[in-house]
Amino acid sequence: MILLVSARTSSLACRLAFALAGLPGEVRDLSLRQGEHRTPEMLALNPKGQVPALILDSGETITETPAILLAIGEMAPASGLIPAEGVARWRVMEWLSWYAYQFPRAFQPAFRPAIFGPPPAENQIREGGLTRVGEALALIETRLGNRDWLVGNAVTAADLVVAMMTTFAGFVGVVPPDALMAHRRRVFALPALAETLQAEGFAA
Ligand SMILES: N[C@@H](CCC(=O)N[C@@H](CS)C(=O)NCC(=O)O)C(=O)O
Repeated sequence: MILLVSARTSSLACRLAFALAGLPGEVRDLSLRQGEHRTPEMLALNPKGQVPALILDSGETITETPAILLAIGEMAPASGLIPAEGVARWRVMEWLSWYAYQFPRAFQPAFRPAIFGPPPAENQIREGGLTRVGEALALIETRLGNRDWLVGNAVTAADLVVAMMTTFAGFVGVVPPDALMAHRRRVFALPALAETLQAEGFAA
């Protein structure tokens, strides 16, 4: 199995999940700047030309963060990343779906407004994205309350996408609330993540 990633991009949550799951396989870190994700070999594996992508031993490729996290969690049930059943499972899926909704409407316009409109509109597009980033963080803070983890009593895939959103917020200059910084520290302190976080360039 191969997980295609690129450091400090939206492949972070899948990379963290892969490390927590302890699955056998390779994590291949591609340079987007150098176009390593769009070589003929990579496009043959993943015609979307994006990371993250999970190449299964069967040769099939799974893309899209929620689907990859589901696959990783189900391949490593003991990790608890995707709860086996019931409300906890549905709640984690709710968070993953919500992330997939917020990424293009809040974070992408804040990062790369030029994708969404011509130069005169860029500032307005960025501002709109930043506002929605702030709103998303506020909602997470409310839902987290004073609990350590978003669903149940241990880390799940929901915490990984949220820690990634907190990280992205910092990248675009939005200061996350203290509770979310503490939540991210809790995720990043998980011993199984030390090597991955170093590879991603996050200080220990
Ligand atoms: N919907 C995808 C989005 C993936 C995505 O936007 N990946 C970006 C990295 S942040 C990428 O690979 N960009 C390179 C490109 O599109 O050329 C997911 O949630 O996994």
